[in-house]
Amino acid sequence: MSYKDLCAEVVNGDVEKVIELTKKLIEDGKDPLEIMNQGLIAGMDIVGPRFKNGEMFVPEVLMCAKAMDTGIELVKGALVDTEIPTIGTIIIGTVKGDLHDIGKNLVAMMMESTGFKVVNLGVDLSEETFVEAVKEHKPNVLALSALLTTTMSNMKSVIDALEEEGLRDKVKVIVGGAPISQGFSDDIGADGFAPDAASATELCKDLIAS
Ligand code: B12
Repeated sequence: MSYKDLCAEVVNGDVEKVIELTKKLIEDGKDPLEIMNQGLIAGMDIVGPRFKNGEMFVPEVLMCAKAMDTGIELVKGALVDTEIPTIGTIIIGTVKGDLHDIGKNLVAMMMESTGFKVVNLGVDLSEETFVEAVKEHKPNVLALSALLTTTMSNMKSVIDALEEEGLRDKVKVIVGGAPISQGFSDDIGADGFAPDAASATELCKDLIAS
């Protein structure tokens, strides 16, 4: 039994097996951070590119993310006082008037699984809510989702509100959702666009590194 087996069960999306193997590794006295990085997150690192290449589909990816999340919850218990290292903080939410959250949650889970701290604010969020959250959490990246052509323009309102509050240069803003394109992102002055969850995490890593 090894980290590889755990990683494989995350890729299989087998929640029960992930629970069993994670518990076993904890009982064997393995380092919780290693279990997380070399087993659980390593699994999602395989899932992300497969999803991007069309080899895996949304329901499967959601199962993998759930399996990984369940394992991480167990590991967190074992970590006790150890701080879980993060590669950056992301705030994510769906803009005002829009209730779609399946894709946004997928992006959030994928980001969390690659080591970001993610604050998932929910759906139908006003500009003020985003501004307050940026003030409170000081994220590296603010990720906005919209699935309706009628709500896409609210992304620009969020960027305008950040500018008015003098926060625009303190946070990178990325946008996504089915009707969003690179052109739209450029037009509203966002820092980036990604068409899917795997590219969104890559984009955040690049923006933080730049
Ligand atoms: C499921 C769904 C719903 C569900 C939402 C449930 C939920 N909890 O999310 C319900 C039934 C509630 C719903 C309601 C409505 N819907 Co609807 N819905 C859909 C549907 C079928 C699937 C969306 C989805 O989840 N896709 C799967 C996910 C994984 O994909 P995704 O969201 O695109 O996300 C991926 C990427 O876009 C990207 N991404 C997403 N967010 C972000 C954010 C960032 C920062 C980044 C980088 C990337 C990123 O990564 C994700 C993962 O790869 C779409 C059709 C479609 N094929 O898109 C219509 C659709 C979006 N809905 C539509 C409409 C019209 C509505 C309603 C107005 C219907 C009505 N008359 O009541 C209402 C609006 C409610 C509201 N105010 O929001 C239209 C929009 C048309 C338009 N151009 O504006 C669509 C396109 C259907 C259609 N063809 O007409 N809907």
